[in-house]
Amino acid sequence: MSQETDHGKWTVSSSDESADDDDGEKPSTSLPHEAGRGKEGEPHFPCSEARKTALKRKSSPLKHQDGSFPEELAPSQKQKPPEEGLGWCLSSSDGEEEEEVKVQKGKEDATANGRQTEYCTALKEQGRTQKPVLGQESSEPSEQQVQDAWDLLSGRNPFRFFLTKVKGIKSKYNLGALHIKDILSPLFGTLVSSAQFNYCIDVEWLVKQYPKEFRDKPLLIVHGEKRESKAALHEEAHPYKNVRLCQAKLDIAYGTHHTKMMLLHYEEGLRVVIHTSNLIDDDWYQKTQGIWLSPLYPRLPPGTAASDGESHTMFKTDLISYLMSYNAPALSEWVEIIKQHDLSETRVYLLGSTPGRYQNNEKEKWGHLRLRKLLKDHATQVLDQNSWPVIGQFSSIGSMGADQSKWLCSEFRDSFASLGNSVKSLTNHDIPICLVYPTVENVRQSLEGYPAGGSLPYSIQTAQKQLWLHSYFHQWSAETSGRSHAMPHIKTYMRASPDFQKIAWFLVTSANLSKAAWGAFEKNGSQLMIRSYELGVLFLPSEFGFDTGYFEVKESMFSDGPVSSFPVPYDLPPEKYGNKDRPWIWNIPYTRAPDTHGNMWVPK
Ligand code: K8D
Repeated sequence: MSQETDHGKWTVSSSDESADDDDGEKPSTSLPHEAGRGKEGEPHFPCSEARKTALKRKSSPLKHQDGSFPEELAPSQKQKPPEEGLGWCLSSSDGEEEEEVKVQKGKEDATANGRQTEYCTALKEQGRTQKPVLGQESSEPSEQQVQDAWDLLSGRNPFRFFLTKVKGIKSKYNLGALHIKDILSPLFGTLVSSAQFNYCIDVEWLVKQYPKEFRDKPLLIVHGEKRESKAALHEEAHPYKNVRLCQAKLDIAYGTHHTKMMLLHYEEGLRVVIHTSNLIDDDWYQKTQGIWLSPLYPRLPPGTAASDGESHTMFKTDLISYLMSYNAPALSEWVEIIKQHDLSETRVYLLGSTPGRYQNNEKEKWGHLRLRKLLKDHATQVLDQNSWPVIGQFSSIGSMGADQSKWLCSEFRDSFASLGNSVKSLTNHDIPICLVYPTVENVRQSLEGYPAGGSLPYSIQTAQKQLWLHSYFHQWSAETSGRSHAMPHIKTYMRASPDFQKIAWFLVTSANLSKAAWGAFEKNGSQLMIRSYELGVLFLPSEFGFDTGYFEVKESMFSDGPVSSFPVPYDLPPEKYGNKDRPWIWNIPYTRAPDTHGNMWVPK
């Protein structure tokens, strides 16, 4: 490979072949808990080598030689972590003017926790139930908060699609954004028990994200750690008697448990949250992450059939089927809870991946063939659809083979380019593909600086084998949502019109651009092999009352615009990489220019 850096051409031996099929590298199998003892910059939770490098570089930064910052960049201040116990949604100082955090000028982060605008969703939704959740709280939310919450999650947001709050940007760009503490706030419901599905989990941090009164409620953590890192996770969880762990089986090599979902069982009902953030502080701090919040699902009357409470999108059946695929007793308990609830208001389709080799009637249950089926059955043809590009946006990339014909422009495009039951799929080869992934410059100029690259684990070993792929690449840009400098860990896919004003569908998911996540054909296409667990939700126009076959794209995440237009979380049209642009690759050095903290990136 010839990725040019400040060190000239950076090449590696081809000895690292192990992770060939996965996105990025593997979770480390060292014992972070023990290895971390007494040592700065070592995480106390299992995570990837890329993330370890980022944590190490943050605790022992390598200052850029000239010690100055380039004109356009200035160091951002060290921002204080949220104080324990101070819920983002429970402050008494709400209603105050939100303060702008001027990172560019290096000012102290003035957005104290308690001053975040609050989105007190559940309150209005609980109109259906008799018991006001808020009665138990010491600080009642203001009418304005309730109104904001109502606006946010009801009439004004039919899609229920959110981004995470970002520290250090103008507060207007955090309107309608959520922190994990918002999601877990009592304003969303009175928690009885919960389940957290995720990849990278800091148990101590996670428990602190729950309001004090819910911290000892039963919490099930569903993860994919094995051996030493599983032992480390158990050690982490040991002090919390209410925390149970469930190891997702991963029988196929190089598979990982990427699914990010919360099941929140309340006195008032049930809520499902499908998102893209790991359960670690870094992922909820200065990144662009996606969240879909279900409505508050009411409990069905006792004695109703388990098949009741289904939505037009078959969400209940599909969620149960996804959970059953783990074959885990702890999840059967959650299936029982789901069966007791009415999920009929759900407007999205569930789209998951679960490890296995699928044939015949199982082939279309998961991965890209599931997407293909949904788009054939429930999306409609649009005029000139062959000129409508497929756009993929992700934070890691697996190995796609020696050229585009191997996977990207064959099975991947055939699935993502499906629209209605046409015979036109013969002409899929015209359909443009745009891939959005941050450049080195995007990362360097980001709020986090180079350490943001710890969650963009595209490796040199993978990249050097697929230089052809990079010609599809477009920069990360999110000016209209004020998030150009909040690096994406969100993954989205959509089909846009040639002028990018319309989209035929939109998907937010944990699935990166990899065969491990989406599946790859085996046995001449008679079998789909999937290595990892992934989960996302698909938005189709027909479910939101459009018979045109498309959504209008919202002009910006914050424009008032028609409520019916879709809030795409980055700038359209995507901008191609310039001649000098390179995709961010985590395991090579960048020393020529300092990042926003004045530092360089030297992994290892
Ligand atoms: C991460 C190392 C990874 C694959 C997926 C993810 C994710 C991460 C790494 N390969 O959670 O999306 O560290 O975020």
